[in-house]
Amino acid sequence: MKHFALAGAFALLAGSAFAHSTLEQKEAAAGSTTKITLRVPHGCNGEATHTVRLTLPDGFYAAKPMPKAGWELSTAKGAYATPYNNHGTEMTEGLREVTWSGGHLESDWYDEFTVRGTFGAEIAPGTVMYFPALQTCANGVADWTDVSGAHNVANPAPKITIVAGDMAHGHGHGQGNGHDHGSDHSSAAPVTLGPLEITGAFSRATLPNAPVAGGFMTITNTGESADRLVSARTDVSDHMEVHEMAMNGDVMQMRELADGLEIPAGETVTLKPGSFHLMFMGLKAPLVEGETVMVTLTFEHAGEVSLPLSIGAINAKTPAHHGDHGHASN
Ligand SMILES: [Cu+2]
Repeated sequence: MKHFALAGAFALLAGSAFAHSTLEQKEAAAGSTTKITLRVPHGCNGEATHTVRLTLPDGFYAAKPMPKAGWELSTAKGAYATPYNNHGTEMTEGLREVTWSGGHLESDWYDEFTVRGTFGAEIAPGTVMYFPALQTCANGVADWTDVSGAHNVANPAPKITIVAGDMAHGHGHGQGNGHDHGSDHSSAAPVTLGPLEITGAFSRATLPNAPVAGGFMTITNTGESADRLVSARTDVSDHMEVHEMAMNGDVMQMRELADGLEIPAGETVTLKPGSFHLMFMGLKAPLVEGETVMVTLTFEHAGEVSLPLSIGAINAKTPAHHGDHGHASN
């Protein structure tokens, strides 16, 4: 086996990032319907995987597995710990386990196994949801079922962190410095707060030691009375301000909107570069392209909502990822 030494070296280089079966998605918004993708990077001690079983946690409702060519799909249903209100119909049970069997995934190969479902709107931001997985091979298993959350366990269960969704408040989202590493897909999802819908929220990467950054989004007021974005806050800067760009003589300047930004009834207001924007004042660390930053907005009537802003390129004019409806703030 002249390839053996090379394969061993590659395994060392690949390191721990490839050692475990994990979920591609790092975060999902409470109340959102989300695709969960289990990534299987190797077999059981070098053996090929023939079966993959994924256990779905309480709070992940109305799940549907994606079939895979070459694999037989089977599912197990069970009672939900908390009934789920699916558009007015109470669901007390649903899919709890998905098994893909009869396949053949060599240990040197890679594959993905997908389930779509809805995270309960009541799940507190910062909650970690575990999706225990078990790979079965001819003579052994690779087990990813430890849900203790402890570091350095040999078999951590794949997991995803819930972030604020509809009607959520911005307290205790548990993300230390407010940066969320990894996937920012959830940031493109519309966020609703009463009659307000917020889409396309993004910021832009900053240079080291930059003191400020902009925050942008589209806010639609579907209600019958005006509301007002009065303030915003985040963990990554000293404070935030609501700004507009306005002509001062013949110079375009930005200035703070002391009374906030009105969102008229039935209208859409877009915060975008060169126009209205949020301003991060006194950045504590650079914003990094590809990450997200959590911001809590306060509206005069609708209250508070926390949402992730996806951080685009330093000169981004629109969000890098578009929502399901394809709106961009341009
Ligand atoms: Cu500004």
